[in-house]
This record gives sequence, structure tokens and C-alpha cells, in this order.
Amino acid sequence: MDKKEFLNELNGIDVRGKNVIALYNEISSLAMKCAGEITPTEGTRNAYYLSMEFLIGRGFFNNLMEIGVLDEVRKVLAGKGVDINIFEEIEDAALGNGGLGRLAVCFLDSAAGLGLPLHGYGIRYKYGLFKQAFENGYQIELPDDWQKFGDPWSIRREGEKRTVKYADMTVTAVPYDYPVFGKRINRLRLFQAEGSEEARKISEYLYPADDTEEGKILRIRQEYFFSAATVAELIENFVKRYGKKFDKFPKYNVIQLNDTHPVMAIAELIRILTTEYSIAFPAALSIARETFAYTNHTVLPEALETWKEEYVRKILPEIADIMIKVSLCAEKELSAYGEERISETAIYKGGQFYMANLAVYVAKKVNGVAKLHTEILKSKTFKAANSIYPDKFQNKTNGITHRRWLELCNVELSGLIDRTIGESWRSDISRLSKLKDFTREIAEEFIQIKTVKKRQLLKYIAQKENIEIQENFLVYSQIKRLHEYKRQLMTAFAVLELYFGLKDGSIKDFQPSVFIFGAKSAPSYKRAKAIIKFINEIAAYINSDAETNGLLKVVFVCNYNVSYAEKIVAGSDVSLQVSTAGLEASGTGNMKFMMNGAVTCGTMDGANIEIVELAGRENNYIFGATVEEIADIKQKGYKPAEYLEGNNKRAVETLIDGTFSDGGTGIFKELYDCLTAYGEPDCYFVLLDLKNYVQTLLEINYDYKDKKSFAIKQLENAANSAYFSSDRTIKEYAKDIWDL
Ligand code: 26V
Repeated sequence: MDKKEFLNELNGIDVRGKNVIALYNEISSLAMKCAGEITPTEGTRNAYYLSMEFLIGRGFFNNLMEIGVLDEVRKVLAGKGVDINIFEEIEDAALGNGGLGRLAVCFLDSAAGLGLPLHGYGIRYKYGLFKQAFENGYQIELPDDWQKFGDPWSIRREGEKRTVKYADMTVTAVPYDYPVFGKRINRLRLFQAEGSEEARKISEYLYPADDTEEGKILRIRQEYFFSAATVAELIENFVKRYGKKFDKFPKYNVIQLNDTHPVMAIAELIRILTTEYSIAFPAALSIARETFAYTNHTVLPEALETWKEEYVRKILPEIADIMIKVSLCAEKELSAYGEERISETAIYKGGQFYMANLAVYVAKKVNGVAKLHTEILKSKTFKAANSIYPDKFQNKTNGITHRRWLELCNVELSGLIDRTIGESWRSDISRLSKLKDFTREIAEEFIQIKTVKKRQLLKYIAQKENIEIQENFLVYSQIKRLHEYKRQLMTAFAVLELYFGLKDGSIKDFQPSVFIFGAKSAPSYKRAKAIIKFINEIAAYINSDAETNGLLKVVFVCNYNVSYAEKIVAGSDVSLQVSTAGLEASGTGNMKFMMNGAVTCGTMDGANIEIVELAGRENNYIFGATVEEIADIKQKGYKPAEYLEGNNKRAVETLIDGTFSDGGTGIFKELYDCLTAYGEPDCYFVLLDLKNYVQTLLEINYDYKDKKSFAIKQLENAANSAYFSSDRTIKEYAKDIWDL
């Protein structure tokens, strides 16, 4: 069906007596008819993006935009008396936790937009990332039944189901295909586990709790489930098209491993080739080494996956054997490099599998997601491997799709860009750079637009959170997963210091400001949950002070998700990116804010470094210890208590002085202890950077008085953001890794 036929049928829809859900399903299903054939193309090379997470967000508006009918649908519906915004009620598809899952979807969007054959493979979880509620300021988790209104954007492929075998059970993997619209239509294929009750559990939850043996085994089952279903399909298709000349397999297939979660695909490919096609092990391993590429997304040691052999063997004995065999091959190959390097690169050691080491050994290319991150991978995390295979390692700085994160979420700014430099930037984002010549000229108009976006955001917050904020407020936002290394706690202290300064008169001439937080904590992450409670306490305390009410407010938005992010990035002035240097692999929220014209207040970490390199340090606000400085302080011995003084001390001590209540749980005291302890000093260096942080926030606040020059800084960021479109990133993957 083409656009014209679609619009014809749309005109014929009878809206009378239909509720939002019925209309949503009807219009979406109609648009799905535009999808046509969505299989990988024969005769050419295809890339496959294997990911445990795809954080899709809301499909409705985005898909209609990509098909090129969003405006027409808006008009047709309006003609029938229906406001298109009613579909904001439709749930996000949140099949991911954060950056890693959202990046996967941005990549699919860019590849389709550029006409490159990249297909996503993952799991169709029944319940996505939990819905967050606050109960007395504490996070509680509710199941995310995202399909309850239907799932009109997918097609169940009954005829293409296959079985995935474990030692103790057999599971049916049923594919659901989600078209990814763009210049070409690619597909995201998500497998649903069916069969026995036990089988269905495999695709029930995203990240089931894995603090027990049972939980860990379920996680291994999930990883193998979609990896095995994908590999079986690729091999079957290859044999159908090209016969059994498997040395040609890597010519037609390249598999990108999104972190280590799909790494068992390597062992599965070798298993099928050796057992079902009688290929010798060394040849099968060589084929794998030509087929896979691996992206690392974190250097945090606790997030680098290791699996006990015992667990893997229990449900996947052949996979365990193959991983051990690969480990032996690696050891043999590296035998000349000495004990230390062999141990550091070991795939199997001490009864455990080191999944990242397996990925690094087998992958043809390994990449980090920002310049600094890749440097850290090469010099620390995978130092030994890098010394052996220096050509394997590459950097691919992340990006975000400018279609969702600018064209869709900021129609107003997009319009201003069109009026200033023409529309060609939409199809060739590099042209956005032309905006650099006009930042001064369009500053006033930009201020108007920022106010409109702020008004929309603040209205939404008023409805959702019941907190009123005036549109003259300067908006500082920190939205991301809750983790100690991201240092939301440092922002909390900084806000308290500003508050104390306003109260005691030491801060004068302050531009009214609001701090917006949005974050979910992993359900079992006690400290992260304590931080949420602490910030909610601070918000309630500050917001109820009539004396400071016109000057300072704090909001922790509830159930932060992709759709909320779309509003926050467009309506904010300042993007808070304050991770401990060296720990945020890239960050992608930082890019979304930048593209929408916000300044970054951040540390020299992840992609922040590249952001200020491009948009100018003078247009952003950098503070805090660098990677080198942190290493130096660590070496000398960090003594956090030395940094406690004045309002700084007062802010931190609210954790223990009774200002706020943690309901007798002791979680605030625990936070205090781990920040200030001497024995094992806080490895996120919150107190080290706090003073500088507060000064920087004040500097921003001061600069904001000159509205026009501040707007120019913001515009400089937007105008220099083309590099951070995932179109650029995907072109680099296609050229340097996938050879598409
Ligand atoms: C996972 C876990 C799980 C165990 C508890 C601690 C912990 C900490 C971090 C993670 C993150 C896993 C990978 C991830 O999501 N990385 C993010 O990937 C983004 C896309 O490349 C990147 O922008 C973010 O900086 C990075 O944190």
C-alpha cells in the first residue's frame, strides 16, 4: 500500500463511538499495510544487531512520521474532531533499561533511514522495564503490561517458529517482526518463548532478578534463547540461498553483538556447524571469527558478565564444552605472550566463563562507544588483548536518531532550522552545521521556541507530578538510569547547598531555577533506591518552603521513560552529565539535550568530551576531576572528609542530622557512611567534585541573566550536533566494521 492509498483509507475511517485504543489499533494496522515485505535482502550482505534490549518507546507517532504521513493523519483526524495527542495515552514499548537498549533502536532507525540492511534480533518480553511509582518517596515497581492495548506494530510469524533446546527442556521461539520504516524497511525480529509454563518464563521479564542461582540460570536461558534462534535462522537462510559452502557465510552475514549478552551466539554458530554440518572445529571457529563483531558498553567491573561453568553446563552442556574448547584454542594461540597476558585474556578460568574475553577473542572488530571509553578499553579493560591484536580495536562514538530526538520531539525548533537553512538537513544531517552561521541572528526566535517547549514540559509536569513551575524558571535536568557513578546524589547535595545559600542570603540575585530528575533504579539496588528517596525528601522539603518558592524547585518525575525524555530534552536549558570521569562509557542523553539546544554542565567523561570539543568549551560548563586527576588522587589515597566544610558539609549531613527521614530504615546513614568512610573511600568521588559543581551551577545561573548570549550558547550546541546523529555512527559501522 502506498501513501496515497493509506490516506484514502484513513479518510474512510469512522471514528464515531470508538475509544482511543480502538482508533490506535485501527490506524496503526492501516499504516502497517505500508510495510510490505520486510525480509533481509537476498544476494547481498546483511548486518544483524543482536541485543537483549530494544528500548523502542512509543511507536505510533514515530512510525507515522517515518512513513511520511504524520501531518496528514493529524489533519484528517482533526477534521473528524479527534486530537492526535490522545494517542499519548498509549504505552511505550520499554523492552530495555537505558542507553544500551535505546542506542539499539536509534541504530535501526538510522540504518533504515540510510537504506542499509541492518536487522535487529532480540526478545519480545511480555513485561518490559517496570513501571515506577513512588510510595512515600520510595520507588516501587509495578509490572509493565505494555501489550495490554494490543501490539499493532508487529506481525507474528507463525510459520517461522523454531525450537531452542536446553538439556532439560525444549522451547518454541516464535518471531514477531516490527518493521523499521525509513528509506528502506528493515526488520526488528523479537522472539517470544512458548510451550510449557517454564518455557514461557524465558520471555516473561526483562532482567529477572539474578541474585539467586535460579535467576542466573534464567538469565543464561534468555541469552541463549534469542542467540540460538537467530543463529539457526541465519544458517538456514544461508543454506537455502547459497548451499553449504560455509566459508562464504561471513561474506553474507555480519553479526554485531550488543555487549556480551548475545555472546553465546558464537558458541551456537560453532555448535551447529560442527554437529549438524560436520565442519571441523578449527574451520568453524575461523568462520565465527570472520562473522562476529562486539561492542562494549561499560567498564564497570561488576557489569562485565561472567558465568559459572556449573550453571551453563547444567542447561547447555554442549555450549559449555565449546566455550572451553575456544578457550583452549585462544590459550594455545597466545602461548607466546606470557602467563600474565594469557590469564588476563582467559575465556575460561577458575570455573567461570569470561564472556567479554570470549567476545574479544572471536570478534573481528571490538569497539568502544566514545573516544575516551575506547582508550580506556585499550589501556585498561582489554589491555592485554589490545597488545596482541591492536587492529581489532576501534572507536565508534555513539549517536542518536535526529528523527525522533529533534524532528519528532521538537517540531518547533525543526521549523526554525528549516526557515533558517532549508530542509535538507532532515535527509542529510551533516547540513545542520550550516546553522552555525546564524546563531546570533535567530537567537531571539530560539528563546521564544525554548519558552514554548518549556511551557509544554511544565504543563505536563504539573498534570503528572502535581508541581507547578513558572515558565521563567531556568531548567536544569538530570535524566538517566539511577546509578552511583552517574552521581545523582552529588546533584542532590548541590541543590541543597543552593537552597541553604538562598536561605542564609549568601546566594544573591539568583535566577529562579528548577532541577528535574528522572530515573529508575534497578529493583534490588538498595543504594540507588535510597538516593531516590533522599531526592524525593529534598523535593518535598524545598518545594514547601514559601520563602524560596519563587526561586528554587525540585521535581523527581515519576516513571521516567522515552516519552517523558522527549519532552524533557526539548524543554530544558541545562543538561546535567556529571558522572565520575572514566565511568560513563558515552552517554546518549547528553547528545539529545545538545541537539535540542541545551548547554552541558558536566565532567570530562564519555561523549561529553567530544560534545565540548565540537560545540566549544566556552558554550558549555565543564568541571570536576579528570580521569588522570582521579587516578592520581586514588593513588595518593582519597580522604573524602577533607572536602566537607561549610554549606557543603551541612548538605551532606542532612543524611544523618534528622532533617530528612528514611522511615527508620537506616538507608540514609548507610549513604553517608559510604561517602565519608576512610577505609574504603567512595569510589565515585562525590565529595571531591561537589564544591566545583555548585560553583558551576551558580555560574550558569549567573550567565542565564543575559538571555540572548545564553541562547546563543545553546544554539551553538544545536548547530554543532550533527556529528551526534546516529546516521553518522551507522555510516561508520557500515564502512569500518560491517562492510555494507
Ligand atoms: C549494567 C549494570 C548491571 C549490574 C549492576 C551495575 C551495572 C552498571 C551498568 C550497566 C550498564 C550496562 C551497559 C549499558 O547500558 N551501558 C550504557 O551504554 C550506553 C550506550 O552505549 C552508553 O551511552 C552509556 O554510557 C552506558 O552506560
